[in-house]
Amino acid sequence: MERPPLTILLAAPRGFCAGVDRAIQIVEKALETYGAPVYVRHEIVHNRFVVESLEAKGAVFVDELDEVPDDAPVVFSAHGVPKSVPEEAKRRAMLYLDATCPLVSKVHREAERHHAAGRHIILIGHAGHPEVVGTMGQLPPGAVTLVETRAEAESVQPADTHNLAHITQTTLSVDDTADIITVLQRRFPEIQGPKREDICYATTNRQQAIKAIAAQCDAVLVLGAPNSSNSVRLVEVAKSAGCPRALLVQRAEEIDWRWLEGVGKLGVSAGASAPETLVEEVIAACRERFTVTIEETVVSREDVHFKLPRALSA
Ligand code: 0CH
Ligand code: SF4
Repeated sequence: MERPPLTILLAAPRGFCAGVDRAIQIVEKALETYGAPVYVRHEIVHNRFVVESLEAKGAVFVDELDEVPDDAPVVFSAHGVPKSVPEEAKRRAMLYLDATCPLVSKVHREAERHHAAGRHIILIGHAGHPEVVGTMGQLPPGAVTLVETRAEAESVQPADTHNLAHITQTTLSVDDTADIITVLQRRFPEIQGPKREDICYATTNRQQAIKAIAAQCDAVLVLGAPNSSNSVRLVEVAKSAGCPRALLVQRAEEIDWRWLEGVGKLGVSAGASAPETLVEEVIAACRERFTVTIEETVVSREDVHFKLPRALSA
């Protein structure tokens, strides 16, 4: 039987960012340097495939530091940790490596700077996400108010409306966040913001790339995990940019092929924590069922690299 034609529009940039690359390398180098087991607090990045590959090399993933023996090396995930976590590790004289992305650390320092200048901080982000927990945990309780939505930006009532600053999670929707900031600026004209956006280059570029292809696609697949904020945002952006049939999948085996019936143009992207092998796997699975043509739309080139911690860089 002849295979129907399918054009795959690949969004670029997609997949791993510099912070994810660095975080994974930290775990791999720690395993080489110290030997297994190396403990990792929280999923190093939100991707099961990455986590399982590292587990196979001897990494042990835990939720909290109290699950790690005092004498074993431990890595903190790319999303960042509250100050109490490295403090506890120091108190127990543990060997720890911090894989927090430098762009998340930059937001932590911004929060500290505003706090030192006497400003109350409004953090735009999602409750319970580890990056939000880590950023709020840079400062004492009560120093930061979380705002999740435009409606909350309309209703939030800070005690001193003259001394405010806003910061954000790095992996939010660029457009939704701009809307929230507009509301805050209207209500609190003196509110201070970051010199450069807190939403990182990788989040911004991946959203721009999916926006560039969405309207031409009959369907869009985003490779990524349901707990990956930046990946879930890509699905939302694809929908709002003109492709209502957009779906998050973790691997090719999850695809219900009936969903692709009648699709001539399929957009494909991947969140910052999804390895390119997963994209290749989806393309290979499509080739088994369709006559595939690949077209890549490149909206920007990335050449960002972050150094490893000194203990591992030799
Ligand atoms: O998008 P989130 O923050 O949920 O995290 P991820 O999927 O692990 O991607 C890497 C970003 C890590 C911190 O910005
Ligand atoms: Fe860093 Fe952005 Fe990647 Fe998060 S998504 S790890 S902030 S580069």
